[in-house]
Amino acid sequence: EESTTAAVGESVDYEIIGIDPGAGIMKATAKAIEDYGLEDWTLIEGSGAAMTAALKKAYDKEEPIIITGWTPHWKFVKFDLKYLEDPKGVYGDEENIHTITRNGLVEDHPNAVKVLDQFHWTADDMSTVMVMIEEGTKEEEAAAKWVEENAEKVAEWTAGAEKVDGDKITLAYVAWASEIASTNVLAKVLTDLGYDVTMTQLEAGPLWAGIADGSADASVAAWLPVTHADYAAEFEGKFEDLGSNMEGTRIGLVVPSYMDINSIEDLK
Ligand code: PBE
Repeated sequence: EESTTAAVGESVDYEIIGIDPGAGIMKATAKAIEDYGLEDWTLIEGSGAAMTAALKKAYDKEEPIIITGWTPHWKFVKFDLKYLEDPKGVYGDEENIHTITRNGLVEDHPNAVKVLDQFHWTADDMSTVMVMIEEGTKEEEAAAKWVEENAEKVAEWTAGAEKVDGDKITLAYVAWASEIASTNVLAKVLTDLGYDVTMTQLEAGPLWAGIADGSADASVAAWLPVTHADYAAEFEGKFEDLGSNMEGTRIGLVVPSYMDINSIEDLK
């Protein structure tokens, strides 16, 4: 047993391939390293794109790799992957993605807030957009295609919202595949309604700070209650939570199914 475990650690140089340091999953993983006694392990900082590049490289050669992973994400469509069990519950249960706005946005841009408030889709919807982008379709084109093919759903989001004439609105997001997809779709819908939309790509901390100080108008990238709990607490009262736009997301440690481990405890 012990030798198998040591073999897993050695096979990946005791490295967990992480993403951008501001991501909630990075904080959760630092806690997992502590709670599971994995002091021999290192969490590597990088980005969502660097993580998927490393995953692709390992997967093609059927080599071992451990990543910080989340659902929905195209990697689960393209690769055969599994979450490591988390008996201590460090990564929380299923959660939701919330739409947040700066305080006062509803007074300034009520029609945009109507759409943001009514925006709601499924993990499958988001995956469709993510996979198109991963397969080479430009982000805006993938979003436009999804909007065109899902007119009924989009009509529910825009119901009761009046057209505007070039009002400016900024949507803040982080370069996570999931949020690239959702933000581009929302930007397309708001653009079609007459808004002049700016998509502002930020790290997670500056995103929350930007919503709180009013320099950004809205974001559809708030994972709650666990992943972004620290940010939500830090900026409490300084943003509006419009509720969830998707249910049933998940974060954790993820490995290719061909790896012979099943639990985070197997890393000890
Ligand atoms: N993620 C994707 C983010 C939220 C969305 C899981 C990488 C995070 O960990 O903060």
